[in-house]
Amino acid sequence: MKLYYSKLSSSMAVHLVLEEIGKPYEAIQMDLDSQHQFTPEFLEINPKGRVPALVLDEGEKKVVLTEVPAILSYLAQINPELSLMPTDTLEFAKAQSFNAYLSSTVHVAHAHRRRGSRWSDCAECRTSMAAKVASNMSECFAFIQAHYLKKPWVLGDSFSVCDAYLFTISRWLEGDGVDINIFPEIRRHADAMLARPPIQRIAALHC
Ligand SMILES: N[C@@H](CCC(=O)N[C@@H](CS)C(=O)NCC(=O)O)C(=O)O
Repeated sequence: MKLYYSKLSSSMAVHLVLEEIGKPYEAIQMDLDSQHQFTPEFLEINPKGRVPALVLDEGEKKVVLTEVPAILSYLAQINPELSLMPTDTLEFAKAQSFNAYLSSTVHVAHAHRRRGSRWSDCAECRTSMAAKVASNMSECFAFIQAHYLKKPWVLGDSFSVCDAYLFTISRWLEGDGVDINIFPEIRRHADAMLARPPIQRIAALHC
């Protein structure tokens, strides 16, 4: 398996889970500021020009998975002994609800700070959108703390891929102008993650 990732991006969630799984994988670092994601070689792997992209070992046929929630569910399902996602249908759907919220709402709210050109060609509008990021991210994390995050892990007693994803996105708060300490449960969760050796190894690579 080969993971294309960039430092501190959403791809860190996949990197954390691969390290937690503990089976061999290759991690290829991309520099998004240097536009590595738009090279012809990478666009052949992921025509979206985004990370993460996970290239699977499927014999001669190259299979590439993209989109964090899909990759996380796949990794959990091919390693059932680790119980990284619930097997109960309803509990699985609740875990997907959390991952989808991070991907489609929180990640998109954060992207308005540096990727505003996706939504507007007007410089003033982009500045105005960037100025809303701190309050939008605060709103999202207040919601997560109140409605999603159980204890000690996102889904309750069991560590899951959702924890890797939450930890990844919570690392964006400081850059987005939000003090994580105003969310004591999110802070506690981040500290619990950093007590896990596989998480420490990958977090050190994503500074
Ligand atoms: N919905 C995608 C989002 C992927 C994405 O936007 N990745 C960012 C890094 S966090 C990226 O590759 N950005 C490069 C660019 O916008 O040029 C997912 O969940 O995987």
